[in-house]
Amino acid sequence: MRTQVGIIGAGPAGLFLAHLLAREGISAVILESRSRADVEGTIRAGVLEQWVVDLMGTLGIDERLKREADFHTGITLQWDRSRLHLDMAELTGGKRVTVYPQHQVLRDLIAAWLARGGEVVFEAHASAISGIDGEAPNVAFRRGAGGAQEELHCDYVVGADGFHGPSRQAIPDAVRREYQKIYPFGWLGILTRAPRSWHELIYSNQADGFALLSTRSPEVQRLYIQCDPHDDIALWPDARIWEQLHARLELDGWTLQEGPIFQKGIIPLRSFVCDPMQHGRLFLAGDAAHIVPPTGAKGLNLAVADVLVLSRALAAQYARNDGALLARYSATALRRVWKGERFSWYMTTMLHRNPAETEFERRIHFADLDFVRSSRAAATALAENYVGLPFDAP
Ligand code: FAS
Ligand code: PHB
Repeated sequence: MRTQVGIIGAGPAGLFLAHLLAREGISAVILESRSRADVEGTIRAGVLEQWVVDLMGTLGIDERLKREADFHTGITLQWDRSRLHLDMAELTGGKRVTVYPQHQVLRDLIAAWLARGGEVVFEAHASAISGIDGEAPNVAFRRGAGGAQEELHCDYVVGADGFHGPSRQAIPDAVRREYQKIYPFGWLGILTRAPRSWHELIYSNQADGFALLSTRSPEVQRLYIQCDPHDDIALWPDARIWEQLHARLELDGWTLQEGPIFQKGIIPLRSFVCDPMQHGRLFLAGDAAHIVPPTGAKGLNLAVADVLVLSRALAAQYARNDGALLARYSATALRRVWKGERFSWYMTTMLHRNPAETEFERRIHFADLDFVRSSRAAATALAENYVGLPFDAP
């Protein structure tokens, strides 16, 4: 197989990149190890930054989003048994909080990619990337379990293969620097068939710990509680989950609506950055290069930001043989990545009950929250980060 840009991974990074390259007349092939059904069943992120919603419109793939997404003016922060509505739209000149689940985004991207004749090889596991120091890299892959080894020959390889994919390891240890913070808590997430209990997301830091109330539709709700990252989900029967959700979200005069839980799981929380995000003709994008704790709803949005920068750089290379943006891709992408890392760390630290924290540190977190309540500058800073920072000039 031969194409201009070989993409490993059909997650948000790989799929948005394919569409952005097609817009520039650049050919791409996506290799994806899972089936289309698995990819489209990926229960993960829930919030899109305003510019990502606008980008889906520009790419002509926002019809269903416009019909089915939830558009909120802000979020609710809760602590000390009181709630604060943060009016993001008012603070950021009209930018909104769009709740449209990642698996729906992927469904729309895949449908549009296939409809335009785009190629994605599902159940194709990329096993090796070679030639990235030369001008003719290629990706070795196998289709299905027993498929023969094949090669995808390309001009450039993009590792959009997530945190556990092979591409990051293709950057030599001698040049690759990794930065990591592991949090002493994880998130237990559920999907439940229940009506909405609140009109927007609630991020709550109460004595028993953090809870997040989000949504998927008027009939399906998405909720999370902080838990021991090494906990066994079998030790969390529905009753125990609801007990903790009530304890961490309830207020006088307000009741959380329960319902049957049909999906539950525990995810660990970490912050991670790989620098550089490129080596020779290999470029990393999204979770392959960086991970954030989901408290700031940045993971998916940072992945799309990477590929917006990368697509512009590849377009300059192909259209004008100008490699300057490509040479600076990693530095440009990492400037936004580190701001996303900071915001995600800030929201996670401020809103979780760290078992190792001192009482002094806990009061600092409440002072942080009170600062957001009492200072328009602090509220605006949080809002700007949440709905999506403007892009730095290239
Ligand atoms: P992805 O991991 O989405 O996609 C990588 C793709 O590459 C996958 O489809 C994988 O199958 C494929 N792949 C891997 N190895 C391969 C190989 N060798 N060959 C071929 N294909 C290969 N973010 C939020 O903002 N909010 C959240 O609530 C949230 N919850 C999350 C929950 C979980 C369990 C996880 C793991 C992540 C969560 N995230 C959340 C972060 C998530 O949304 C990511 O940021 C987002 O999926 C990043 O997109 P990609 O970089 O495309 O990586
Ligand atoms: C979600 O709806 O899954 C969601 C929303 C906001 C977050 C994290 C997850 O910060």
